[in-house]
Amino acid sequence: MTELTKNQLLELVNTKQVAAGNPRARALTQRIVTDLFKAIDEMDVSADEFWTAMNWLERLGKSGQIGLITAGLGFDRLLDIRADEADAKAGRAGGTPRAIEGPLFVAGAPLSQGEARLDEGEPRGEVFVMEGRVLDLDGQPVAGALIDVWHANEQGGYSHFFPGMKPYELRRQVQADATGHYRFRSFLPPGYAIPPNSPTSELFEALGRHGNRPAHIHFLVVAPGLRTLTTQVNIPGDTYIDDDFAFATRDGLIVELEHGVAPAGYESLGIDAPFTRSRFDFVLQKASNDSEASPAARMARVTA
Ligand code: MBD
Ligand code: FE
Repeated sequence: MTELTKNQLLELVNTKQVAAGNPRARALTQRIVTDLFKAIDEMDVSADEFWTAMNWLERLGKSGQIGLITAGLGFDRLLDIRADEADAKAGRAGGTPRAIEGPLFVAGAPLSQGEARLDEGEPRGEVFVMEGRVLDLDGQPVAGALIDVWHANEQGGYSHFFPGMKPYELRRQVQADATGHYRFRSFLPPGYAIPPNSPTSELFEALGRHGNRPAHIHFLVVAPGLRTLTTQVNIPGDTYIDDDFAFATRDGLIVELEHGVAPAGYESLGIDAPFTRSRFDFVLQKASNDSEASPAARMARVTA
């Protein structure tokens, strides 16, 4: 067995085993390697092309941008579409639509009761309050639900990823009150653009694609016995609202803005002049098992 055809080689790669291994890992690896062998052969990939791609992958990993590429190539939204399909099949409907987590969540944001100021007392931009309730599918308030909220700064950067920002800047965890109400003050964030001169921007330039996301705010909503909701809202009027590089915009998640809202009742958020408000209720399904109610975000779930 010193000479091998392509098919013999593939067969060997796919069947070599010294121990039982993990059947799922074996099946997936076999499928993916088979597909890649086929793509290389059918598309006549040269050695230089192959090693250019491997060099790019190595740099991608080192850059920490794997979660950016998965979003940009549609994988994150694919998982959501598949989850929606599974729900439809299982007859599970209703509640706030899910939307992708994205690669920029950080656990452990400062917790406050009922309300928070994401601007940490330093007014910036247009004064914006988002408020509403956390409800279950019967419309009952979910007292004490925990809402993680995070969004970009004026340059489209997220704390812990963008230089010069404070830890947990524009990230908070708000606990809904006894009637399920939450509110927070911040400013209307701009959209996001992938970092220039990076492995991600290299690929996007080669694909002739832009790397912009419309203005959005992220949420992770958790309550005992209810299904953890990962979602985002979009701010209306953004050029990219129907052309998100991460394909995450969804009906039902574009908030309405009320301008010139009277400040009475918002003193505790430092508001004494008309401001912009958005009302939004988060509606959570019942969890059908403990895993669905887990407070862990996507990477924490798989690295525990
Ligand atoms: C973001 O802010 C984001 O939400 C996603 C999904 C990808 C990149 C940046
Ligand atoms: Fe984002």
